[in-house]
Amino acid sequence: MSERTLAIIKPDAVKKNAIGDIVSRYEKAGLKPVAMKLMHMSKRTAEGFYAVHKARPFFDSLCSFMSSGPSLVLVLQGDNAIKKNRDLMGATDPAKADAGTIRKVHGTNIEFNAVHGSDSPETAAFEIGYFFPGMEIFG
Ligand code: DGI
Repeated sequence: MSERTLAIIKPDAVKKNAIGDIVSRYEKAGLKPVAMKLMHMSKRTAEGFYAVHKARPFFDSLCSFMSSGPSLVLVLQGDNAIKKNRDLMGATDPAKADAGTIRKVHGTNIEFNAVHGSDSPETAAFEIGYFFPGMEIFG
């Protein structure tokens, strides 16, 4: 079933010039970018995006990191896009991620972990709407 997911190439990966490699992995896996923008999030924007993690001890540090430099924010479309992207990403902690996954290759630690991907249809709908109005999505 064709679906959409929100992906973010986080500031650490943008800094390391990994945009090209990561977008290429999406495309080769059949995930088509149907919207994308490079954006330097404000801390408030990051806090709104990660609101579900508000009570976690790492929330402030996570939001500081996400607003530390530009990120590439994308909507990916394809069959089983949500799970497919999670599989490409690997585990949250790069040290625990499978060989060949984006986080294993480009991540540094559990916070500087290179990429974000929606984890359910509900979060995908919220996250896509958070960054993109419908007229900026070319599905
Ligand atoms: O969906 P994920 O990004 O794989 O993971 P998540 O939704 O549980 O957490 C969101 C982000 O928060 C994750 O990509 C990195 C950060 N994070 C998660 N757990 C920890 C963490 N950061 C720190 N410093 N420590 C954690 O235990």
